[in-house]
This record gives sequence, C-alpha cells and structure tokens, in this order.
Amino acid sequence: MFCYQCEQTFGGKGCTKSGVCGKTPEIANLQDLLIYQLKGISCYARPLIEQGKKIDKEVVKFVENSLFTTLTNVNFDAEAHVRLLKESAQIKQAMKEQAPEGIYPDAATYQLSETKEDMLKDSDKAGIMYNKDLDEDIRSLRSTILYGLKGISAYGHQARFIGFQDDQIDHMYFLGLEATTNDKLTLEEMIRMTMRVGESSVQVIKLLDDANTSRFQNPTAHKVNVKVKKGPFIIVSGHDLHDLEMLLEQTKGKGINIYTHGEMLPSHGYPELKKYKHLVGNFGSAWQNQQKEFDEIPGCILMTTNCLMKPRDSYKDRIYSTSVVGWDGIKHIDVKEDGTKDFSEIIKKALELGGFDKDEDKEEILVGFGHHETLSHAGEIVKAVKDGTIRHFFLIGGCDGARPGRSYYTDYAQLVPKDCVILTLACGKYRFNKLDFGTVAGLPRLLDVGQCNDAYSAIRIATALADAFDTDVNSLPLSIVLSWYEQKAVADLLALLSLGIKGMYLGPSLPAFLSPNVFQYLVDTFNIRAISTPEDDLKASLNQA
Ligand code: FSO
Ligand code: SF4
Repeated sequence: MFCYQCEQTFGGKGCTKSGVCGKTPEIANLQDLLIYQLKGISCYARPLIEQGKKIDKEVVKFVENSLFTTLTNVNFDAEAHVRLLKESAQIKQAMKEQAPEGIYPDAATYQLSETKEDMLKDSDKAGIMYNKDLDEDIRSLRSTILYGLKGISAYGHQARFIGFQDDQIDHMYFLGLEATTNDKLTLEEMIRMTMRVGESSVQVIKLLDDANTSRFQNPTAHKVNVKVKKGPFIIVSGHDLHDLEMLLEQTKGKGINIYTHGEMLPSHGYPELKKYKHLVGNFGSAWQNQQKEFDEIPGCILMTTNCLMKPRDSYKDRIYSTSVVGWDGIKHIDVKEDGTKDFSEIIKKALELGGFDKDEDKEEILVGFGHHETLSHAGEIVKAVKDGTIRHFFLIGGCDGARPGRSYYTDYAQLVPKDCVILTLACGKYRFNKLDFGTVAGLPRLLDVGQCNDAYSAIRIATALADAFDTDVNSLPLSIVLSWYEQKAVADLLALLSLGIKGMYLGPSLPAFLSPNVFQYLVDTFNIRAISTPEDDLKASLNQA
C-alpha cells in the first residue's frame, strides 16, 4: 500500500505498512483499485460529455459515493469495497458501450478480476506510485485533483441526499478523474484542471448551502449545552444534517435525548433542527478524541460521515454507521429505496442501555453564525471597523487531528488581540470553542460559522464586507489561518485559491502530495505560507493590515 492523502500520513511522507488512520493494506489496495475503476469509467464518460450527452445520474451517484467511500476515516469494510468494485465493472462496461471507438488508457481497458484475492493482486498497477518514471509535479497535481474531487464528493453527496444536484459539478468528477490518466496533459493544463476543481468546489459548497438553508432554514445564533442530561441517548456524529433530521423525527416522544458530536455541532443553529426539544446538546469534542469519549458509554452513536476511528470493544456493539461509512463488524443502517432510513434498531438499543444516570451542570457555547446571521450584523461590523473598534478579522478554521502541532491553533486564537474578531469553522474549532473570548463592538469575538463546507459562508461574509468597504477580499483586514487534515480541506483550499484569495496560512504541516515545485507555484501565485509560530504569524498578519 501507499497512501499520502491526509495530514497524519506516516512520517509526513506516506503510509506503506498500514494507515495511521487504521486503514489496512487490504483496504488501501481495494481503494486504489476502486479509484482506478472510476478513472476508467471517466475515460469513457469524457467524450460523451464533450458530445453534449447526459451521463446517467445513477452513474454519477456511484462515482460520488465511491470517491466519498475512499476519503480518510470513512470506510474500513473490505466487503463494502468489493461490492463497489463489482458494480464498477458493470458500469464501466455500460459506459464503454456508449462511448465512441478509440484508444483508451489502461484504467479503461482493465477487466476487473472475479475474486477479492485477484483484485488485490491487480491493485498494484492502480497505486499512485506505480509509474516510477512519472514526473513528480504531474504526480503531485494528479493527486491534488483526485483529493479535491474526493472532498467535493463528500459535499455533493450531502446535497444530493436532500435533492440538490448540479450537472456541472457532476461532470467535473469525470473530467477531473480522466485528467489524472491523461499523459498528454502538460503541467500548465494540469494546473488549470486543478483550478477548475477549485471552481467546482466553490459550486458544491454553494449548492450544499442552498440545500441546507432551504431545507432547514438559515442558521441563527443559538446557545448549545455541552454537558449531559439524565436519560437514554444517541450521539450523532459526522456532517449529514438530513440523517440527524430523520433520527430526530423517529425519536420524537420516545424519551431519548439526541446529542451532536464533532462536526454535527452547527446543526443546533438551524431552525428546522433546533425545533426538536430532544436535541439537547453537544457531546465531547473533535473526532480524534472519540475512542476515549465513547469508551463505556451507556448509549448509542450514529456515524453519518467521517471521521470514524477503530471502535473499541467497549462500544463496538452500540456504534452504528450509515451511508458510505463503515467498519468491518459494526452495524450499518442502509438507506431504503424511497430515501428514508429505519433507525428502530439503534433506538431500541439506546433505550436498553438506559443512558446517563444524572444531569451535569449546564455549560453553553454559542453557534449559528453562518453568512445570514453574521451579515445581519453587517451594519454594526462595518461601523466598528470604520471607527477602529474592530481592528482585524481572523478566520481560524479547518479540521482537527491528533498531532501535537495542532495546539498552534489554540495558542493563536488566545493571542488574537481583544479588538479583533475570530471566525471559525469545521472541527478544528474544538481547539478553542469552549474558551471565553468576550465581546467586541457588542458582538461575540468568536463567531462559529459552521462545518467545513460552511467555508462558503465565510466566503459570503468576506465578499459582503469587501463590498461594504468598496474593496476586494485580499484588501480586507482579514487573515485566513487554515488547519487541514483530510480531503474536504483540500477541496476547501482549492476553492479559496480558485477565488484568488491570497496570503493564507496553512498547517499544521504541508500536504505530502505537494511536490516542492507545486508548492512553490502556490507560494508564487497565491502567497500561501506554511505556519511558523503563532506569535510570528499573528504579528505578520497585523503588520500587513
Ligand atoms: Fe473534521 Fe473529519 Fe469536517 Fe473533516 S470531522 S476532519 S475536514 O472529516 O470534514 O472538519
Ligand atoms: Fe495514512 Fe491518511 Fe492514507 Fe490513512 S488516509 S492510510 S493515515 S495517509
């Protein structure tokens, strides 16, 4: 196996014996082969798209689900991968029959083997490092495109689940994947494709924002209890608001408390979700603490998306996965033909387990500052900037992870001067969201914008402020300090770059798949910087303003 798609990759270079995330060589190799199959499907899809033909949405869904399945911390179930591989062979054949005659790359012409053992033997040629002679910058851009597409698939999947889709985004899966097999493309053409993936990433986070705000209305400021209450409970983790909605509906009046966990925290801001009185609070913190936080828990957990870690025996019988998430041996709740899910088993189990035996003292944190809520204060914000009450904005956002270097973000947030506002999003916020930052100009100094996909909200806020000051986003008193972990963060980063945003700080370490030349290109074109120390980076940001 070889995998370097996430920030915790072994030695900062690549996981080769097994994944730091818990991915076995078997899963890693099946994932390589699945991606290879998706590339093959895309080779046949590209000429069809160019001829103006529609690609069957079932094929799009399959490609999207498969990409999402291979994202970090999503699926660790070998059989689920074998099923997808078998399906991929049928889809590839059907696409081949529709595509024009021609010479197609190996990924397209490869015939999937029958058994898992043979698939594993074949997977060698599907690996990222297989072609030793490939130019390292091309390899780097191929990887960046693939990981950007994986991030997009996670957002696209969440939007599609509530009926939102976009043909242009759907086509980009095929065009991007095909580009990663195309030896004729030059470095410049690959850079252009990488930026096109960034543009699709902007489109998909906008689509998901439209989907979430139409279905659940615009989030508004809301205080969330972060302590537990007596009684049976289910903790909902991941990002999928529709799964949470369905579970809230099915647990209504059953005496079960629902807690959010990790990236599900922002759901408390949505009117159509916070109306459920048994959505009682947020449990625990970011994903990397789940094994400790779920240990011996007297209730159930539902994982709707990543990040899933190896379940300990002490809670293996009470954690459930759904959608594309999976771990060998844990129970999975499938979606039915009509798009609904039956949560009766997890509900029964939660009632049997009995739940917490007493209430803890309440402690609250504030969420709900998406673009709508934040921009409802635009007048006050603009006035406060003009009269000097607010000096600078910091967007400190992105994913969390287990590495000690991530304390940078806590330290940074604490060092931000009192006349500055901190916007945050994604699970990296747990590094500081229980600290008291007080207020500035009558507004909370820490504004929780939402999940990782709510990078779209942050873009809307920044663009509206730039308009108010009759300038562009790069000229605003705004610094963006990103923490990345997995491929949704890659999609977010490409989105921001495609919008021409410059001077972002990236950490805690640089992606292993960025070659020195590709990184230099990002430095030269976008003035992107690797983080150093919070003190130095903060000083540089404020001096520049
Ligand atoms: Fe975190 Fe995991 Fe949301 Fe990621 S829970 S790390 S960027 O999946 O998606 O922020
Ligand atoms: Fe390693 Fe990350 Fe790949 Fe897991 S996803 S195998 S930790 S690089």
